Amino acid sequence: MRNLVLILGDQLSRRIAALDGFDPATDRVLMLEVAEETSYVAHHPQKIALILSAMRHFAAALRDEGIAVEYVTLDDPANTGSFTEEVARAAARLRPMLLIVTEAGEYRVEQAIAGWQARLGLAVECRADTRFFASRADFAAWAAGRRGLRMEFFYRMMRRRTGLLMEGETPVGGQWNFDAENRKRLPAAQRPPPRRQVPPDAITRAVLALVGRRFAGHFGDLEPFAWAVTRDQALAALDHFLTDCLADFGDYQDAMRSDAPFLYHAVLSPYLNLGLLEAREVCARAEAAWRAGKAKLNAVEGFIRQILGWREYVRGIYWLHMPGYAATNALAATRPLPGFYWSGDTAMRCVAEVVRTTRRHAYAHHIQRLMVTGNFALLAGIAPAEIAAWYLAVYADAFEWVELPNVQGMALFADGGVMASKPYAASGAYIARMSDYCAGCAYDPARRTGPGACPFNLLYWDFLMRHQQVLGANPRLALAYRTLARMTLDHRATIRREAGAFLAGMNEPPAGQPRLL
Ligand code: FAD
Ligand code: DLZ
Ligand code: SF4
Repeated sequence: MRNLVLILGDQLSRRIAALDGFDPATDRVLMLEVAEETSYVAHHPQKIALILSAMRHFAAALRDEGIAVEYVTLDDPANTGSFTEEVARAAARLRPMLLIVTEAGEYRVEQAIAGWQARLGLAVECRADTRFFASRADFAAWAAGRRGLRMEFFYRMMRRRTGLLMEGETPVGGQWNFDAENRKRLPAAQRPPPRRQVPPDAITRAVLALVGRRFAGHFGDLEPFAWAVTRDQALAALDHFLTDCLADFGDYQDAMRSDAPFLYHAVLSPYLNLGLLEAREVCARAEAAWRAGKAKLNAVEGFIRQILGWREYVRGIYWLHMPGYAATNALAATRPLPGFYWSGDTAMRCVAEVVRTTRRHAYAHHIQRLMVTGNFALLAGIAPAEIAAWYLAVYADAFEWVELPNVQGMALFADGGVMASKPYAASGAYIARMSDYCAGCAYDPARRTGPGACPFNLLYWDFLMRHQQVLGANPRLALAYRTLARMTLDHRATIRREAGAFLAGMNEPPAGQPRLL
């Protein structure tokens, strides 16, 4: 045998670099379901089922093309449970001349791959992942010599480079960014469209049975399972988004509503991250929708910025700063993760609702992740490693290269400002403005202290006081610090005392509060 081509669970693209030049007559594909990957955090059962089912469907599609696939299932009694040992076993069995792999998405796996050549006595070729607009080297070149690495400037460079939403050197519409139009609250009577559900087929049902047996103790509902598991199904999900949601994506991008977990969001991140969809085709289709007059520019630019801008940028930050990035903790946060991130048992309705939607769908949209669970963790001083492990476990789209910068950099300011020019700290007023959560909450978003005061208010001002030395000179927080300065010493002491009492007691189940889960 000539080449053994390893395809990892998040590399399910027919055009993945490792398959370039594949010759079915002499080469073979290797795919591995391994306990190491299913258990390095306690992934949401839907995430495990999605990945395993998508892997099995991908292998079946390759076989239909006449490609030989060595596929090791999770319950194979001979399965040793790790990439390294399974590659060693396959290499001993098949004796390839060369092992070809595409660079891994996660630092942890990349480190393992780097040791294979020496460990296995086998030539290993590791190819760059060409599914991204910017290679790791492109990002490093852009970052070199810059004082600040703001996403907005990276994004403008990428717009110029790709020509997306450009007329020559000028951004279409005369502006790079239309975010000011993208902060509307969802009107009470407006109903976002229902989501496409993909009924599980025989392959998915077998995976659901396996996952149900092996991962019953993990946080999250396994069923109903409605994810796309093939490229065709993922393309249908993209069509659904473009036809039914994109037009309203911009306006309500920052809104939150308890009866509409998906609003007008794409719900495409797992497919992009697994390789069922490619970022280039998704952006091109969105641009085409605008050019055809099917969606306004604020929606399409906002959507393309998430993928061409944020998604590429966080990957660049991850590879530029790993492995140190995972240990950043600029605000010296050490509090353990409260139990209600798993149970949802808290009187804070916003948090309970986001935990509920996460449990049920392995999904929460960006503002829920950033401004509810992320904001709470920031304000309460939750240890970055604990909350990062939570995010990595609970979302179907969670892979460390994209999860970690969003948590450390965007939500927690743990990287000290590599990504964000100020912490995304917000009081209850933000959540009250952008959601319907507060209406049914035991707390009052208008109260800063005293009985019924919203914990986000208490913790917001307490956070600013605790971190005044580090954040007090930040010009983007000047207004907040001026408001703080106008508070009496007594009022500040009350905030500090009540915030301390809240934090000390927050793990107690709320008295008389019905469980939302
Ligand atoms: P939409 O809102 O419809 O956006 C379209 C696409 O843009 C997404 O599918 C996604 O591919 C991309 N995108 C949007 N925002 C970001 C972003 N900030 N970073 C990278 N890509 C983005 N995204 C992940 O894919 N995996 C994660 O593990 C992850 N963890 C996050 C943790 C935190 C604390 C925060 C604040 C954000 C995280 N995100 C993560 C980014 C974002 O929340 C999700 O990509 C988005 O919610 C996915 O839903 P959607 O497909 O409906 O996105
Ligand atoms: C996340 C995940 C899971 C749950 N299971 C597998 C698996 O059994 N086999 C596999 O190849 N990949 C899996 N993955 C995705 C890997 O964790 C992913 O490929 C790495 O994180 C990328 O570095
Ligand atoms: Fe959340 Fe405060 Fe609103 Fe309650 S009042 S839902 S805790 S922001």
